[in-house]
Amino acid sequence: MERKVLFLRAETGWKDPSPPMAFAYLGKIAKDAGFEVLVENLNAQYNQKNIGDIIELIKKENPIVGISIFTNYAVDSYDLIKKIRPYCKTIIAGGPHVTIYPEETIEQGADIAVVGEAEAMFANLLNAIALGKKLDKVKGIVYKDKNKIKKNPAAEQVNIDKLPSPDKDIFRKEDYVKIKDEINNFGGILTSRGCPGRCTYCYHALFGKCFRYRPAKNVFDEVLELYKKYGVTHINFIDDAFTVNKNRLIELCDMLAEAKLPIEWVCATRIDFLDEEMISKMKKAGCVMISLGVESLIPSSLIKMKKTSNAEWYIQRTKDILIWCKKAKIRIGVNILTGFPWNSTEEIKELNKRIKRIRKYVTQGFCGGVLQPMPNTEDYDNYAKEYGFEKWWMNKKDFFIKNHHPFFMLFYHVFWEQLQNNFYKLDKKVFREIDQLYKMMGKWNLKIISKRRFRNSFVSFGVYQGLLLLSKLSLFLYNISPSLEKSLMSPIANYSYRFKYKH
Ligand code: B12
Repeated sequence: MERKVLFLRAETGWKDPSPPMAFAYLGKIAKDAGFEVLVENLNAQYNQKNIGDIIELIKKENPIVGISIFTNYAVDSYDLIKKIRPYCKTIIAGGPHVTIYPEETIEQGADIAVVGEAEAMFANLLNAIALGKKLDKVKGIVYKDKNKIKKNPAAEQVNIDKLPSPDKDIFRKEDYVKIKDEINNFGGILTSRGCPGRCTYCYHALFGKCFRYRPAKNVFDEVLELYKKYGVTHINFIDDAFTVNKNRLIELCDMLAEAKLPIEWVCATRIDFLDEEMISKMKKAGCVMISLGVESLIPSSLIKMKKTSNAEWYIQRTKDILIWCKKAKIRIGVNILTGFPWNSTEEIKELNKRIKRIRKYVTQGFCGGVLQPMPNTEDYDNYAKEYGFEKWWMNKKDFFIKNHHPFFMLFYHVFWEQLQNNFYKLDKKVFREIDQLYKMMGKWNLKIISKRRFRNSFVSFGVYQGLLLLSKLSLFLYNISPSLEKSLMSPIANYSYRFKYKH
């Protein structure tokens, strides 16, 4: 077999503005082990390839194929596996979904499923395949051996200080970059793995329960590399909770501030790992936006989702952080999560009121969503049977819009699809209340984005009104016929992706 690897990601309808980190890390390891690396991310925002192109590529190059799978779009990945199966010798699958359901992935046509983090074992696996060796010595895999499924012992946890920098040269720039500014889509950096939180809705299986972080200097070097190599000037720290280690954060901020690079950055974090001193340091180091996982402002809900054990402190702290960020002139995004089985009309109404009170501080916008129970989370394990949504991802038809997200989901009602799924069979009134809540937040987001893109207040107001009108029209058309909405709104939606994701 050729010493070539082809990384694939199926088209999902929800486009990737940025290249997948998994391929950048594993691509580097494959290259260092002497493999040529090819990537086709069919979900990349500007990727134009179709399944025929992929089959031709596989026939020509005869590579080992590696597919990355999230739960939401597992079925799209399985479709892809079925289509390429006749042309591939070996298909490896990996990612958050495969980690929980390796056997399902094998049943769906993959030869080998990688469980958990792959960096420590990937070179061994590739070498074993390329040399035609038995797989019984390769850790962290589930595989088919003479029609039997075998499960090897777990791979070692990755020491992230020792990992080589993710290799972004493996990606075709044109898949992510059309205009100069979009090179910043290459600015994603992962500085830690895991999260100290134990929220009931969050998937923690992949990186384990122990929180690991890279030293400040190591992170700083990656920032520098992206700046020098690609001209990236906007870094997105994609950690679950970037600010957990205060000492490291301050050390990194000092390095960035001292280097005086023309670089701005954004991150996401939790309420319980942020204080005024950190915010001020972050500002001086170029931080322009923090996405806060607030999730709720209702004490009972915060406790039930295990976001905190001291809800009063948490809510007060949220308000303090918003004020500190306003003072520091750092934009704030707030995530709000609803759709829990215990949500009541009163609770969502109260949440709505409390959100209105913090609205003026939320300068980046509201995000979050309606709960989608991910396997291996408490919200899945405790309720899947009771509410009848076991293995919901296999019923794609019932849960997802195939490969086209209507225009109104772009800005106005991002969580419409999640709400329709109604996993916890919410009462009609609660459903309506949540619908209202997200539409209200959608309108604010439209206002914010229009203001950020157009300084002139007349122009921005006009753009806001226009986008709102188009969103409502899209929702109206969609309710008549999804294909009518698609044919009329697609050209505007395609253009609007760029408007939305511009940094
Ligand atoms: C950045 C990110 C995104 C970006 C993705 C950008 C991109 N181009 O990839 C955006 C914002 C688009 C996104 C969207 C969504 N995301 Co997201 N996202 C993340 C985040 C924060 C980081 C992902 C990452 O890069 N990790 C670092 C890399 C190194 O890890 P990795 O991808 O898991 O890869 C490792 C292993 O999984 C494995 N592996 C992965 N692929 C492969 C392939 C092969 C062949 C092999 C051998 C191994 C392997 O090896 C890798 C190295 O160890 C994670 C949380 C997290 N901390 O990981 C959530 C996370 C992946 N997202 C998640 C979810 C639910 C979503 C959404 C469905 C949210 C939504 N409701 O809309 C959407 C789905 C969009 C889509 N089209 O599929 C979940 C997935 C859970 C699950 N069971 O699938 C996660 C884990 C968050 C969470 N804790 O719940 N997301």
